[in-house]
Amino acid sequence: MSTILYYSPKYIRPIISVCLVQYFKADIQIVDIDTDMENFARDFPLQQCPSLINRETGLYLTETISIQHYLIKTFSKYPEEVKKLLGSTILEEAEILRWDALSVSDFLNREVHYIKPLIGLLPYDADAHLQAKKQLDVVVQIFEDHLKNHQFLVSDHITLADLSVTGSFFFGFNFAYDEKWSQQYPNITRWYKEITKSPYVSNFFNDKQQTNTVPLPPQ
Ligand SMILES: N[C@@H](CCC(=O)N[C@@H](CS)C(=O)NCC(=O)O)C(=O)O
Repeated sequence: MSTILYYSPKYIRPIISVCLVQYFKADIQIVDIDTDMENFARDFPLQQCPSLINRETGLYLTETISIQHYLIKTFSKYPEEVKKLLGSTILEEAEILRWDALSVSDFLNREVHYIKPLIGLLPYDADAHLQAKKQLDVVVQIFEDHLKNHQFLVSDHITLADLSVTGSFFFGFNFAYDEKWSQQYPNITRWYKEITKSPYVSNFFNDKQQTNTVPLPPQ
């Protein structure tokens, strides 16, 4: 029985894990949770993805960061590539984990609380929405300031930090971050365009466009 990576095309956190499976040509079945809900829900009570399982060998992982590390360390054929993606010093490793954790927790959560009410996926409340925007802006500015002086988030090449944060920025660039937004955040935009072309993730991003409309709050 093969290893299964559960994902959903509706969700953001699995994007990079799916890209890594495809990039490494790993012997892993990528399964949409909606096509296997009974087994998924039985084995993963939280019903969140990405989730990784091999029901024969007992391999069982949840949590995006854990799954990304497992995929890179198991399926890259090149020790040098593993070091490049995950860091080659203790400090680099810690910095990559820092950005990755920020990406799948506070950053994505804030982005979701700002964008989902605009696209009808969460109820809209004007005060809560203004607050969500302020909170999102704080994190976005952290990325913008860092990328003003750095080509990549950590070190002088692409690491897992860049891939993971790019996955989370996709939600924004897909739904709300238009050209005007890019003028305010030119360094994030320059970096995002570069990372989305990287062979690690280009399969996913090559047919994706930056939005040219910003959804308006419901009246
Ligand atoms: N702590 C988990 C969170 C995973 C998560 O919330 N994934 C979302 C998709 S982006 C999900 O499955 N949401 C469905 C739900 O919570 O019901 C991780 O970092 O992987």
